[in-house]
Amino acid sequence: MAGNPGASVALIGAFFVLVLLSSSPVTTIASKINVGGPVNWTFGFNYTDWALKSAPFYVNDTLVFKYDPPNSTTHAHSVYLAKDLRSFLACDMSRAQLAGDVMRGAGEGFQFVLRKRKTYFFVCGEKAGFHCSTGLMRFFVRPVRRCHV
Ligand SMILES: *[C@@H]1O[C@H](CO)[C@@H](O)[C@H](O)[C@H]1NC(C)=O
Ligand SMILES: *[C@@H]1O[C@H](CO)[C@@H](O)[C@H](O)[C@H]1NC(C)=O
Ligand SMILES: *[C@@H]1O[C@H](CO)[C@@H](O)[C@H](O)[C@H]1NC(C)=O
Ligand SMILES: *[C@@H]1O[C@H](CO)[C@@H](O)[C@H](O)[C@H]1NC(C)=O
Ligand SMILES: [Cu+2]
Repeated sequence: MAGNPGASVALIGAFFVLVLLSSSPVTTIASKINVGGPVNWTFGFNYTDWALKSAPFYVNDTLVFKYDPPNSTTHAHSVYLAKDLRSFLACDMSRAQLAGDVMRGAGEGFQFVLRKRKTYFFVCGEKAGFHCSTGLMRFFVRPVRRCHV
């Protein structure tokens, strides 16, 4: 490499092109995805299946959870992040972290940006895990980095 300045210049050039490609304009391509599609965030819909069919998800995509606030006729839903795969599979709410409470799903819905390249375990926290287990209100996503073509 040291004996070939042309190659070094080309490498440095390529580096700057990559830096340019990965800077701010990328964020504008991020999508907003309605969780569950037309059915929204509700009891008894298979969200694992939905997540499989909706993949891939990208870093900075926004997940939108729409659910009615509870009243005498509608059931409450919420959005929690399970701590790990084990508590996700067990629908163990004791270690889950609240992301969107029962009121947040109204109107435009509760919006959650997938900021990191890590696995997010989403569960509904209502009825001590009953919505998560029997209600199938759980799924996980692992956003990937968008490729620059
Ligand atoms: C995600 O968005 C943040 C803030 O807008 C930005 O700094 C970051 O580069 C973006 N990441 C990707 C992979 O687009
Ligand atoms: C999903 O949410 C949208 C917007 O809040 C609403 O118009 C639509 O009726 C909801 N779908 C169902 C099945 O409740
Ligand atoms: C939900 O969908 C997943 C993936 O398609 C499937 O493996 C699972 O059996 C389904 N669960 C139910 C209760 O239908
Ligand atoms: C409960 O909420 C639903 C959805 O927001 C609404 O359609 C319904 O009219 C409400 N019922 C009562 C009794 O407030
Ligand atoms: Cu629920």
